[in-house]
Amino acid sequence: MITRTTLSPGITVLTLENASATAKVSLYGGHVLSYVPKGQKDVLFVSEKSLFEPGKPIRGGIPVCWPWFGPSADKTLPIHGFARLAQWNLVSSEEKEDRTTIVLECLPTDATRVLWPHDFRLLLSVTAGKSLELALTTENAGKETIRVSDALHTYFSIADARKVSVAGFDGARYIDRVGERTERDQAGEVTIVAETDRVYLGGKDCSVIDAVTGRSVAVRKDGFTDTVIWNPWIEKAKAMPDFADDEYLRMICAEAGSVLGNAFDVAPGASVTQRMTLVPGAR
Ligand code: TA6
Repeated sequence: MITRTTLSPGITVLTLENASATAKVSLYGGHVLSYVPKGQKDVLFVSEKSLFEPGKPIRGGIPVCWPWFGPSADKTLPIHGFARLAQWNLVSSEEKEDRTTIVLECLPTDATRVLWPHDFRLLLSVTAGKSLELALTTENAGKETIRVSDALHTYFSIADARKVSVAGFDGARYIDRVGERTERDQAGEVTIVAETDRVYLGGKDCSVIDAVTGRSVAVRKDGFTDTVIWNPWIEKAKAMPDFADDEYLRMICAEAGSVLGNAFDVAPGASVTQRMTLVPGAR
């Protein structure tokens, strides 16, 4: 079943329900807010202080960072692009006993053309079932090649960030974005003991392991080159008005992306599809 509700002015939410899971997706931002496998707790975290106002990013769930990740080149445009600030349309849906798929579309507007003077069509397919499958398709509808960096900026709900680990990156090269940007090699599992903002290179899959609840969630990628691991920790949490001071303990971001030096070109008329699948219970 798919139901449509208005959470607040300009924020319409689709609820997808089937035998395997319930998920909520905001048409504002093309933003997955919640994914609850049957009999489990929500896999995703949303801040209790998140805003739900058009023009402001939602803090949590799976923000779509597109057509750039992080600050824009000249640092004057919205961080993480404009897709998460745009109104998306529902273009199709498919309902089965144990999975529900919706396809959302984001098209250029006068506002986006001011920020980024290109014609495009951005599609997000969301399938909620025993896993959560997202497919992000960038179509170049213009006459010039476009360069895109992007990420599905996934906030995972966890019991205690001091007792979470991310497996899969042992030996992987990563860019440490805290303080002076440096490159390092990962030894063993990633743990959170301070502000953490790292780009793991090489496209490997990973899994988020909550030692308190015992739940692991595999993050499988196809077409994304990197995984960003982020936790704001204490001081950054205090500085975020849409995030409670202690919420750094209850979330970790593991974001499938193609970021920094891994931006990609899409030729006129071409399209690129990138996939991220979250599999609760898998490593
Ligand atoms: O993905 C990590 C990151 O780029 C951090 O540097 C931090 O800026 C985070 O995203 C949150 O960004 P936001 O614009 O959603 O506050």
